[in-house]
Amino acid sequence: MRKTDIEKHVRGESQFIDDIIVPEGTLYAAVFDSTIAHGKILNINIEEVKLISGVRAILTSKDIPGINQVGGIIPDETLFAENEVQFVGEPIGIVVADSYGTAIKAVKNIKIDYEKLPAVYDPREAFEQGKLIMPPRTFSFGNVDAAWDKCGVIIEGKVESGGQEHLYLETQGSVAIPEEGGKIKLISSTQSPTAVQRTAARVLGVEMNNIEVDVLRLGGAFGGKEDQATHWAVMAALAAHKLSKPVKLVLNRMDDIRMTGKRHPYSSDYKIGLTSDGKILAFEATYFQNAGAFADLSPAILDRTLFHATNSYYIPNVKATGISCKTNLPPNTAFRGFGGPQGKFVIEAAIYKAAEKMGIDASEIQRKNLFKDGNIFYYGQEAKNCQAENCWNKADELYQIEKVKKEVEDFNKVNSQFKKGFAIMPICFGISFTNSFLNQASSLIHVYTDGSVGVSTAAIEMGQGVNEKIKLAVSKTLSIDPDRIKIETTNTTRIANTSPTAASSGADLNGNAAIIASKDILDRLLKVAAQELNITDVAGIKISNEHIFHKEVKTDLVWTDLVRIAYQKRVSLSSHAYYATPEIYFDKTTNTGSPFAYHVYGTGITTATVDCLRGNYTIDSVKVVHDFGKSLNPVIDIGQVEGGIAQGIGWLTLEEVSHSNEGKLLSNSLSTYKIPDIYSVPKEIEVCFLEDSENQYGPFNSKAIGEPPLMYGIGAYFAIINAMKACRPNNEFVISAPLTPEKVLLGLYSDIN
Ligand code: LUZ
Ligand code: MOS
Repeated sequence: MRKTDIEKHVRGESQFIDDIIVPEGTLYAAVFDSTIAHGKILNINIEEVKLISGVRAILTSKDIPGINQVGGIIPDETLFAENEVQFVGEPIGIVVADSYGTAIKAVKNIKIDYEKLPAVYDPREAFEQGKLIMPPRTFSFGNVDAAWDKCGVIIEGKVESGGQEHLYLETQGSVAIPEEGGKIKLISSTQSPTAVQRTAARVLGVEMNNIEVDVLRLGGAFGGKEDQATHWAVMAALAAHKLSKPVKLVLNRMDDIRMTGKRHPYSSDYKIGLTSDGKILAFEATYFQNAGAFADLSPAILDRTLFHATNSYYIPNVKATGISCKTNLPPNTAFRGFGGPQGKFVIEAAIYKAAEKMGIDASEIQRKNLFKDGNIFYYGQEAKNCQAENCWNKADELYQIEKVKKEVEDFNKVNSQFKKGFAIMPICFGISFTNSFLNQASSLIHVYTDGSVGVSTAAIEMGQGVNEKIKLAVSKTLSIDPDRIKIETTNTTRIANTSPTAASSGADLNGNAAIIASKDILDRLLKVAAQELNITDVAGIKISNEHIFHKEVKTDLVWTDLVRIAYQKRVSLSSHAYYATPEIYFDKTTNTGSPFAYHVYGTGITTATVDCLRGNYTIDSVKVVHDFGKSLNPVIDIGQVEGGIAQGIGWLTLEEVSHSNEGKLLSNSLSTYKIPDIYSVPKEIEVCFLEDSENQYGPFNSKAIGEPPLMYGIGAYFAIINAMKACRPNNEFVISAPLTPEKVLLGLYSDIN
């Protein structure tokens, strides 16, 4: 199994923030935060704490030399609260001390007096009170109002989906090292080095070239470090700047879970209209997004919900409205899928309810309405190389939907305590940042005189294997051994103005940039080879497995010699290249355009068994046909599908973020927040690669993989609901994720008082 970091991980040699050997004299910071959900800060009592031996400084908003502002999309978020706090866990300041133990002890002794103000946690309530992050947004296509009259079946309903804790293995953290002339080097566990750099510069009141951000790897992120790694790095930078000492700030798990945002819970209304034979004519939805106290990435996440409102289906009349509601919870943030899963869950719920009313299986409606080449997505983009039907048909051929259905029915005929259900989940996920300008990347490649290669890009390795993919892309382009290639840290002085490694686009954007840089060097080397071999026809020369060939004939020249000769001939062995996704655009005034380079498709079939006595369930199997394009590395890609499925199932079934009436997080550790374990992942996962998928936008025809497979997890929800239906055919089930065993039990016996 090839993956750059595997050996180091297995040996425990991989370094994370907490493993870095810090310089002598490093100080440690701990954060103190609001204990109430909304109120005025009357007084922060720090005098006593200052006297604790080992405490070096207590920093609050008053100590910020630049601007106390960390908001990315909307400038509405302070680094440290000033007069008002808006959620439990909102940072108010930091204690900097000689040791982490002292810092934590000091934090516990800080007393803050508040005047409490009313708080709101529910997005619909916030909406009613006019508490919005931004004005509502509506995407529309065709004319839903004119379409309802033509529908034989119309269903309206409500759908709830819950939050989700990222639970990256490595908590948030950073080390800030002051350097000569006021410069600060920040080692950060971030998906977005430039966001850290830009924000640190703003808060410190310095120019961006005074801040260097360096990232080796992250112990997971899942979106939780796209925007919310910034705060902790900036706090460390502030302390380093103030005290002229290196400062380390790593959150412990409880602080991390309490202070950081999660996947956005949504509460949504839908109305779906179909012909009596199951063609969807119209779909209307309103999504109330629980944004938490500040905007963070909520506007972009809401956009992606709207983009994915129709999932894999062509619907001629659509109106979707997104409302980002401001509540007194930690600002919710990016999480694998970025609002897409929340959107897809609503249309799947609508289809489920329509099928229930029509007395047919949801799969009949799903199949009939799948997207086809030439169909227009409701935001104006035309589908090209659409694989929705191909994935479905291949899944049907391999896994035999009718047979699965029959097996489930046969099982249910002879069992009463246990019931089975199955559901199909087609996915269609747009690849590109929906903010078009972010779709850019660059790469800096050096070939050293011994033939070894160093590659820098903007990509962040967070366990997803992007470094291995970039290494493969460079190795294939130069036709040299991947072991000669080292992927360097992501560093803002080598690669500037980085987009976050997010939107599943890290390997596409940075891989393409690395290919362009490699080709540039290759072109120069081939010219040198032609000179060296006394051949005028450069086009006839190529490198294959480190040997130089002319017209398919092996010459005596090899890679290492060629590199040395090029150096002696004073030919540059370095290249910096830039890539921007071509053709994409989106008009935010009309909400139409062609925002995605391409879409990723797939079909997943899930079966589940419910214990109708206890409400427990098992996911028996998830079998998918997934459109990988031409996979650069099948092992990594299958890993991403398996992980996505487990994480998706977790979101929809087990993981329940709960708060007290006072806005305090109750599910604040793994004893109260249940993530999928070895018993709750599917007993069987089968992943089949869709063949013959082309993708000119991905390195070597590959497709993005990070986020799309998470949405197969939605199938688990409806497989469980179908099993419940088999047990209680007359019960109507509310669609409210997560579908925990408790909710299953209550749903099964809701008619019994
Ligand atoms: N981040 C972002 C994302 O800024 N824009 C996006 O469209 C996106 N999509 C998925 C995940 N992160
Ligand atoms: Mo993401 S949700 O691609 O950081």
